[in-house]
Amino acid sequence: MTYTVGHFLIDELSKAGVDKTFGVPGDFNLTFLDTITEHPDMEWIGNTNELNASYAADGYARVNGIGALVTTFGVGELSTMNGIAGAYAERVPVVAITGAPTTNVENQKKYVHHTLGEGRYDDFRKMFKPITCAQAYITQVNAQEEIPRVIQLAMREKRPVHIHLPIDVAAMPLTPANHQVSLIEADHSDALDKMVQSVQERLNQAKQPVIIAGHEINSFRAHEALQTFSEEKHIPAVQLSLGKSAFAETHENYIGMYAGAVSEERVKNYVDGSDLVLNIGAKLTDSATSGFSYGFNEADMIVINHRLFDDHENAMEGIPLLESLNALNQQIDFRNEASFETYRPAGRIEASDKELTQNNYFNLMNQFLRPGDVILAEQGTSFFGGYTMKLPANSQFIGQPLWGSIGYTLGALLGTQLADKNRRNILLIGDGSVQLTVQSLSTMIRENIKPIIFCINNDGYTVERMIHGEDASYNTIKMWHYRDLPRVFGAEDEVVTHFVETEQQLVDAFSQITNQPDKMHFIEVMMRVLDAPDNLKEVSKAFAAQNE
Ligand code: TPP
Repeated sequence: MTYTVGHFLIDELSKAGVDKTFGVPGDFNLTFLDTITEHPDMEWIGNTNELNASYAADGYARVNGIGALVTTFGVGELSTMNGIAGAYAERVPVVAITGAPTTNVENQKKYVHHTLGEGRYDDFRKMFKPITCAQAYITQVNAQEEIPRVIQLAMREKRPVHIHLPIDVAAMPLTPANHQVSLIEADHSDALDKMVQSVQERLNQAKQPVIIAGHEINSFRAHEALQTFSEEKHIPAVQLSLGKSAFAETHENYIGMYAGAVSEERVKNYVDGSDLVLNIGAKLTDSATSGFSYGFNEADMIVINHRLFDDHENAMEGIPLLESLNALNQQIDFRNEASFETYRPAGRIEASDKELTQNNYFNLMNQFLRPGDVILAEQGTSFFGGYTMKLPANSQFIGQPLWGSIGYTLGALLGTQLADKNRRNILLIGDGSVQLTVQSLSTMIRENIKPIIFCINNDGYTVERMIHGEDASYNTIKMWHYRDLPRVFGAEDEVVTHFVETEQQLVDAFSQITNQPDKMHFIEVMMRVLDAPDNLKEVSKAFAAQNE
């Protein structure tokens, strides 16, 4: 066998921890896909459209640490852009590889298919620039520098990268050189000193400090460093919905979810009454803060984000998040004396024969969760209700509240479950979102994986109805027979379907799911059109006001 550029790319992905690559075939990537399918350390997961593949690679990366996808030039890669942009916004490292026309065809500026018919070959690569943190055009000569460079950048910045791989280059022979490419991180010692000094001074004066933890903690896997900081300084923590899972909800220093004015009264009072808010890896977005309704003073906040420190007097760019946290852990001398109340979720509820409401659905769902679960919650009532649940130990909560592209979680579920087949994956999603990426279900059936999918059938776009146009025709979709979908997508008896209208039926479905862990479960959950979790009712008012 001749060792080629394609082999090298797969080996580098494999070294970074990728063992499954998602995508869709096309003539500009087929021979590279042969290399993937023949490779002992890489599995090809074919998808039925590229958007779904990009979501799957993102989901896989959120559980596995990094993901990859291969699509074809133009038509394929452009269809991934929504997913890649989401990965950029939410800091998920995905290596997006485009199989492209040969260098020969490109040099001759031929009018080949999947181009705009103008003889240009760089239009699409340019489009990836704002949504990836690095890009590479692979040649036989630069492959051994460029491939490791962009993969390492994806890992370092926790953001997607784009690789343009002309299909002739993929097949070119390569003699692996005996040298390592390693990115050199700048020296941040001066900036770190300034940061530590500023945080120390502010802590010395603080009477009620609090940590707001956000999504970067998940992306950079900084949980332990953050928890150590909270424990050693005895500073309580809240987290944003954009970042749920950042702080263990079973920890005694955890006081609850913070969502601005929509937070639980106790949490709101504590955070809004704080004189030093340490924003660690968090972004105070509109949806995470219910329309920027935080009640604390921005001057009382210190931002410690990846490559951004801002104490309201000085801002510095460059320090990686983990370096900041390590410096704080090693150098800050402080012990908080203010008392706080550990988060206590509402008590258990008993199921009745009443029809399900959104509030009771999430209360009961919370009782179904168990340690280690991966829970995905789709933008819509599922996310807003989902983030109010108390997460058991070692569970992971996945949503996409910053980018907010509906259909994301169904696509992502394929990747999260394939990243670790031993973890129980639970998806909470609405009918409107299912209709965007529904073909993923077919791929899940083909891959023989066993996630649990709860689809709320509330006859359309409830979250949009809450914001504007309660009865508007544009918030209506064709109601499908959702529970029949697995059969349509080829399932025989691999998927157990359930239909639930009351609390008791939901709880009965939980028992059946628990009794049949070796099956995929698809549960259609009927809910009133205009019912929504309490917090969403408030957030939607804020969204409506923002658009006025
Ligand atoms: N298109 C994309 C790709 N992303 C979006 N966020 C939207 C449109 C706007 N949008 C946000 S939520 C939503 C729409 C259309 C409706 C979601 O409906 P559904 O999944 O049924 O959830 P529900 O609120 O009814 O539970």
